[in-house]
Amino acid sequence: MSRGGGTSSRVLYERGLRVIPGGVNSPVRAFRAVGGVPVVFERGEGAYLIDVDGRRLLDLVMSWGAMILGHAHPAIVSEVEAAVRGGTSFGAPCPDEVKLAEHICKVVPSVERVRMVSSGTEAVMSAIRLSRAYTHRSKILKFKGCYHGHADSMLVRAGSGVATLSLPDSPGVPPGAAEDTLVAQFNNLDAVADLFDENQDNIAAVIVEPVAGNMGLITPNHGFLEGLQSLTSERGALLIFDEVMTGFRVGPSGAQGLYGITPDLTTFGKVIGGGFPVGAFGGRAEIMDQMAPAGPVYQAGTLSGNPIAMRAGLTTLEHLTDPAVYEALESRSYALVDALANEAKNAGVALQTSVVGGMFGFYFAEHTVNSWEEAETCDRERFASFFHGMLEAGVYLPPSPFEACFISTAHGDSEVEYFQIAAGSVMKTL
Ligand code: KE4
Repeated sequence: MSRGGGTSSRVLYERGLRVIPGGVNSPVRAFRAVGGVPVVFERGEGAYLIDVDGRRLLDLVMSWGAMILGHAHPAIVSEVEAAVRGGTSFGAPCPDEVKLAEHICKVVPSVERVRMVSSGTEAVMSAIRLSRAYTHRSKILKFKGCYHGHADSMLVRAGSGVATLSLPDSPGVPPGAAEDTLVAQFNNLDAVADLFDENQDNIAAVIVEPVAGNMGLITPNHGFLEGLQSLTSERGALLIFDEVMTGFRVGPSGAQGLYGITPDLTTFGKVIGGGFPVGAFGGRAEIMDQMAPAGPVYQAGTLSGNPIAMRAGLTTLEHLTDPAVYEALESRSYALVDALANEAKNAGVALQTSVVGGMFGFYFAEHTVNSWEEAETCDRERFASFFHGMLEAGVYLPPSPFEACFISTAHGDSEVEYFQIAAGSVMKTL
């Protein structure tokens, strides 16, 4: 019996393979990290997804964090239904884009101006261009294992040895696009200081996931984010917090509110679109007003500020204004992780876990994980076995050991119990 999706998933996946590269519209969905046939989903409701074979699975991916209110939340459904009746795109300003921008500027103190785009990648790409224009510098410093979308300058890997020139991490990325990106180890401030020393005053910005959610889940060491803020400020570079994942996921004003850091620019995505294609980037007015047409830095988008996406995003954020919502999300994340850790302990399985707000992560490893170098040595085979065991038991985890798990306000005590029973049965088989 093949692992993963059922018969109808397999049929649809095989049809997809004939017309879509790899049968998917985003690589991680292809189950390459865990093997087996991807699950094709028909619909979602609350904390669950129903696949095309009628299986109801507890969802811990939640569209990679976007669906923080759960699938098909009644308020979003009714607001979107109403908005759609008025048309779906005008290519002109609409009331909800102003309201959503006002909301973000109100709840994220570092943001005085925000520009809507249609993906996290687009938000990051634009923020990088803006930081280069604002500082008149060209180099960007990122961290190994942090993912910021697929713009050329972000698809790089560290140069070998002392060479600080990065190398393309994908065919099609020209060396010229890669060599202005520097790569340091996450949680290693000395490495950042060294790169600033080596590159003098040519670093435009440091971009970081304040909580790294694209290599499992790694929290910043005490002082790491503060150190980045000091280094960038002292050296005339901008600090970009990529909060595409953490924005409105880990707290009412994202990771910057949680850790008390004021970045110069922030990128957003996922939650702010309520499941529709939305990204955004924002920051101080004196920086953001460099963006066309207020300033000379060009960026544009046919569907930026789309009225339906804005309505879905605004409705979502309006349900996230009470800090108690995040306290409840975090306590639910801990309940899930504690259940997982207990079952692993009972089964004698080495597991590392971490929680921040409505997201959590785990590694099958004896050692603690504070960087990519430590994450990549986790037991990937064991993860794949656990993934498929949990799928068989009715729980849909991210199909890669280098992703984070996401919950929603629809995940309640019964979901924790369901998860614990599944984890208990599967851990014993590892
Ligand atoms: P999108 O272009 O996929 O909307 O956003 C790119 C992006 C930027 N920054 C961060 C911190 C992100 O996590 C992402 C996208 N996250 C992945 C999940 N690991 C999206 C899932 C996928 O690629 O299919």
